[in-house]
Amino acid sequence: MTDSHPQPLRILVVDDDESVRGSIAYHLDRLGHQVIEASSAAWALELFERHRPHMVLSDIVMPEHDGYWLANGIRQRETQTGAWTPIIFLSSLSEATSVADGIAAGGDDYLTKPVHPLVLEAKLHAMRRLARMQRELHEITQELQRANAELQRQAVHDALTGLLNRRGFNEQLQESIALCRRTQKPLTVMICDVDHFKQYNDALGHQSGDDCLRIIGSMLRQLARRPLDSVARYGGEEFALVLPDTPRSGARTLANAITRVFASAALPHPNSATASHVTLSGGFTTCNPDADCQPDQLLRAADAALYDAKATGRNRFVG
Ligand code: GH3
Ligand code: MG
Ligand code: MG
Ligand code: MG
Repeated sequence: MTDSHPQPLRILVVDDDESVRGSIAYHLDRLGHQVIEASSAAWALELFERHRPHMVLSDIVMPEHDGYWLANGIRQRETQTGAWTPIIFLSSLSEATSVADGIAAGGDDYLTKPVHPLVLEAKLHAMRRLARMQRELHEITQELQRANAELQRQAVHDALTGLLNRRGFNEQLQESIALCRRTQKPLTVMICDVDHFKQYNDALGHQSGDDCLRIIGSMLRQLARRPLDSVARYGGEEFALVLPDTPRSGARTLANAITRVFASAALPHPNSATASHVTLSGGFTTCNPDADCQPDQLLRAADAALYDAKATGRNRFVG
C-alpha cells in the first residue's frame, strides 16, 4: 500500500448532525472510501466493534455521550488487541482547551468545522502513514516477543531430546522443593546414567548414539509422566528426574519399571559388558517433608547412590 495508490479505507463518521455527516460522507465517498455513519457515540462504539474501521472521524458535542467518551472507549478496547485506529475530531469548538481535551481523550488530530475537503484528504493521508508505521511496529514487536519466548525456552531445554537441560532442571528442582515443603509431601530426585555408552558410540557411531539418547529421553518421559514429574538431560548420557509427592517406595517402583521397560525394549548394545541391550544405572534419594532439603545435597546423594549402582554391577538402581 503506497500513498500514490491508496487503498480505500473504511471510515467511521460520527456526528449527531445528519447534514454534517452527509457532507463528510460525500467527500470521503468521492475519494473512494467506504463510509459507516453513526449519529451517536454509543452507536459508534458498537459499529466500531462490528466493522473495525481503519479510521474514525468524530464530532465532539453530541447528546448523551460526547466524542471524548467515544475516543476513550475505543482506546480501552484497543489495549486488549494492541491495535491502533486513528481518531480525528471534527468539531465546531475551536478553543485551545477543546483541542487539548480531544488529544488527551485519545484523539490523534483535531479539525474545526467546516473542514476543507483538501485538508480532510491530507489528514487522511497523514493518519494512514502513521497507521502503517504503527502496524509495522506492532508486527515487529510481536515477532520479537515470539523470538524472545523461543530463546527463553531454548535456554532451559536440551536441543537433542527436547527435555529440560541442566539449567531447566535446577530451576524445576528449586520450585519442586518449595512445592513439597508447602504441601508437606516427600520429593524424590533420581539420576540415571547409560551404561557403557562410550562403547555404544564406539560400536555404532556417534549419530546412532544421539538417536539412542533421544529414544532413552522419550522412554523416561513416558515412565515418569505424572503432571508434576520433570525429566531432564542433565549431562551427556545422564538424565535427572525430579518427582514431587513421591516417597521412597514410589521411587523404587519407578526404578524397577525403568529397568523392566529397558529390558523389554531391548535396544541393542553390541558392546556392553553388562547386557546385550542398552541399560541404565540410577541413584535416587527422597527428601521427607519435615527435612530441610537443599538442591545440592539431594543431587549429591542421588549421585552417590548412582555411583554405588555402577560399582555393584550396573543395570540397577540404588536408593
Ligand atoms: P559407564 O557405564 O561407567 O557410565 O560408562 P560410559 O561409557 O557410559 O561412561 P563414560 O563417562 O566413560 O562415557 C560417557 C560417554 O557418553 C562418552 C561420550 O562419548 C558419550 N556421550 C556423551 N554425550 C553424548 C552425546 O550427546 N551424544 C553421543 N552420541 N554420545 C555422548
Ligand atoms: Mg454535535
Ligand atoms: Mg556419565
Ligand atoms: Mg555412562
